[in-house]
Amino acid sequence: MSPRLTDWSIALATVIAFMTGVVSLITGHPQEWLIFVLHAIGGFWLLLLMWGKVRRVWPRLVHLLRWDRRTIFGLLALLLVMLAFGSGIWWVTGGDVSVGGFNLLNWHILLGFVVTTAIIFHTFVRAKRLRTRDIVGRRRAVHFSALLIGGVALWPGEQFTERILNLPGAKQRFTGSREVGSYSGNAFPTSSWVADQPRPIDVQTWRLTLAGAVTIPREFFYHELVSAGDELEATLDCTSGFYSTQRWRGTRVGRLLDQVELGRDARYVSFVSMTSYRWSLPLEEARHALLATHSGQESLSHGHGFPLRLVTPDRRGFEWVKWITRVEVLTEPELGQVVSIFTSSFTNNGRGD
Ligand SMILES: Nc1nc2c(c(=O)[nH]1)N[C@H]1C(S)=C(S)[C@@H](COP(=O)(O)O)O[C@H]1N2
Ligand SMILES: [Mo]
Repeated sequence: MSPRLTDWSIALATVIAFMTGVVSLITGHPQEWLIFVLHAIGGFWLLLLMWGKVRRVWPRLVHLLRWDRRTIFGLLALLLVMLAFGSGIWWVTGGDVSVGGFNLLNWHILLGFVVTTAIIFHTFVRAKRLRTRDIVGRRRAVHFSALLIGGVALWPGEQFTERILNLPGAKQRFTGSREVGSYSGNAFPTSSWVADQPRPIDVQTWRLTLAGAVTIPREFFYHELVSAGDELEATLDCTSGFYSTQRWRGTRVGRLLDQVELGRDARYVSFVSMTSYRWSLPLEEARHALLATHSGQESLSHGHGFPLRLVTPDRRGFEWVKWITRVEVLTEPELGQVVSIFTSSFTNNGRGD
C-alpha cells in the first residue's frame, strides 16, 4: 500500500477501535454483542496495518546512525500499540495477571486512551493529504482489501483457537467479563465506579423518598421494601471485568410506582444514591427493575449497597446504583447523571465524612 494510505488506514482503525471500545464499556445488552466484535476487528486490522508500516520504516530502524527524535517517538508509539493490543488479546484469551494493582483489562483501557491520543495528535501534526494516486490502482485495492479481510478473519480465528485449546477466555461473557461468586449472597466482589465509600446506613432513620413527577411524594420504610418479597435473577457485569449472577429480592420498581399517581408526562425514573451518584431508566424498563434489599438469603452488605440498590438486567454494573435514598420520576432525560457518577466520590457523603 502507499505510505499515505497505510497511515490513514491506521488512523481509521484506531478511531474504530477507540469508539467501539468506549461504547463496549457501557454496553450490557446481549443483542449488542456486535460492538465487541467490531472492537476486536478494529484491533486486528490495526495490528496488520502496523506490520506494513514497520516494514516500511525498517531500513531506518536497523541503522542506529540514522535515528533521530522522530525514530524514538515512532518506536515508542509502536511499543504502546503492541502493549495495548497485547493486554487486550491476553485478557480475552483468559490472562489473569495484575500489574501495579490493575488487571489486564484496566491496562488495555488505559493504553487504548493513550495510544488514541498519540495517534490523533500525530495525525494532526504530520499527516499528509491523501491523493487520488494513493488510493487508485488494482494493486492498492488488493492490498487494502487483503489487510481489511485479514483483520476481519482474525476474529473468528481467535474465537476458534480459544475453544479448541479450551483457554479460560472461552468461558467469558460476550462482554469479556469473568464469573465470580454467583449465587453466593454477598460473597462476590464489591466495586465503585470512582471511589464512593459512604458510611454505613442506619435503617432506623433511613427512608426512601419517591418524588419528582408524582402528584404526592411518598416515603417508605426499609421493612416495607423488604416485605414486598419480589424476586429477580440478574447478572451484575462490571466494566472492570467480573460478572456475578444472584437471586435478588426486594421491591419491583413498578410496584413502588403503583403506590403513587404519576404525572402525565412521566418518562424516566432516576435512582439517587446518598453519595449523589445517580442513574435513570426509561419508565417502562424501570418498572421491571428491582430495588433490592437482599442477595440470595442475605440482606445486602454495606459494600453491596445496603439498605437498597438497583438491579437492572442487561445494563452494565455502573448503572446498578447502591445506597439509594431517593427515586425521582422525570419528564425528560437528565444529562447531569453522567457527571454525577464521576463527582459523587468527592462529596462529603461519597468520601464517608
Ligand atoms: N452509589 C454508587 N453506586 C454504584 C457505584 C458507585 O460507585 N456508587 N458503582 C457501580 C459500579 S461501577 C458497579 S460495577 C456496581 C458494583 O456493585 P457491587 O459493589 O455490589 O459489586 O455498583 C454500581 N453502583
Ligand atoms: Mo463497575
